[in-house]
Amino acid sequence: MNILFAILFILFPPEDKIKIKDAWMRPSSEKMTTALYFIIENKSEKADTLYQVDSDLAERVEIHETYSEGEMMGMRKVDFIVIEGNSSFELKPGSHHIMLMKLKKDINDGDKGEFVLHFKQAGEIKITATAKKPQ
Ligand SMILES: [Cu+2]
Repeated sequence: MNILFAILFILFPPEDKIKIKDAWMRPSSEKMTTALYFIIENKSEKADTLYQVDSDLAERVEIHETYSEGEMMGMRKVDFIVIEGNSSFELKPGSHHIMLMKLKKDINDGDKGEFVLHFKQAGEIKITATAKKPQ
């Protein structure tokens, strides 16, 4: 039976359940802060959870959400983002984002940065984001 599964696995490798699209970040300067945005597509039936992001670009990387309290807008750290099955979740300005704190170098328009996203189900996913000014 196991051999059969192994053969099936080779013939039909499992499709990527999580796809990351349109990764971009704001240009910024060394020692400052910036934000990373992308769209997470979950093609699985099951929900998945993004709980950590790693980057060599910044000393600290946090998952943030934006909230409003009366007329005040602020942002705060969250521990994770849940992406329901067969749905997508967009990190975007004024909403959830990945906060890059204490940048180790300048990020100029057009620069590329690599990130590792950690998901509970899908595991590690490497992405490349391009720096561009928000439209
Ligand atoms: Cu933030």
